[in-house]
Amino acid sequence: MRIKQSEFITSAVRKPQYPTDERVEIAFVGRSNVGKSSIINALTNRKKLAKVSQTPGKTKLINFFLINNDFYLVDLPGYGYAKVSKAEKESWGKTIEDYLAGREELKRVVLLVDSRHKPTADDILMHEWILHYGYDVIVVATKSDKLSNNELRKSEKVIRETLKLQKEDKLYFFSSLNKKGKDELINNLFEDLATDLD
Ligand SMILES: Nc1nc2c(ncn2[C@@H]2O[C@H](COP(=O)(O)OP(=O)(O)OP(=O)(O)O)[C@@H](O)[C@H]2O)c(=O)[nH]1
Ligand SMILES: [Mg+2]
Repeated sequence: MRIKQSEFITSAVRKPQYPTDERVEIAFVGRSNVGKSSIINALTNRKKLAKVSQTPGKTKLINFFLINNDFYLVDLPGYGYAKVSKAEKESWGKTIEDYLAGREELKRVVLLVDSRHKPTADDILMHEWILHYGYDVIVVATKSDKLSNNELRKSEKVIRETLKLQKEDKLYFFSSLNKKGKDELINNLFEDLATDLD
């Protein structure tokens, strides 16, 4: 499938602000700074659809992007950023939790982990939590441009072991910088949920 059209629809903190048109949603979750906003831009071929920043904690709201007038990509605030106040952490945590705990439109969660590091305790918790809620999860390791092929192989093993992925569980590596394998990733993440397959 091709992404022909992408547009920002709305930002939300609480449920009443979410879109109500019942289109399917695919959410991107992961640590702050892991590259959630960047991958949304890379996959949609847009430079500034989602706001990217070198400062962790850029995305504080839930952002909904409508793709091909067909389904939403949902950019969530990142977790695990140490340098924010406890109150702020709790507020982000609640924003993420409220969304994930019972969003009928949500059909898949893409969990992003940094390909250079072993998944953190937060990543493990988030993965377990997504599974507990019964969502389909696909893990994508980001910033793969920073690793050699040999390092990528090692990283795959570490990520699979740490998150206790089964053989059939999907794990993809991606770089929003060089965008290698972009079209294939789009198919793997979205195609089965899209109705516009042109
Ligand atoms: N080298 C490289 N850098 C990347 C890649 N993806 C993201 N980055 C950089 O990582 C930083 C964070 O990217 P974001 O996309 O803003 O990360 P985020 O997960 O949305 O962060 P929050 O909104 O804070 O949760 C930026 O400086 C990006 O340019 C990648 O594939 N390769
Ligand atoms: Mg972001």
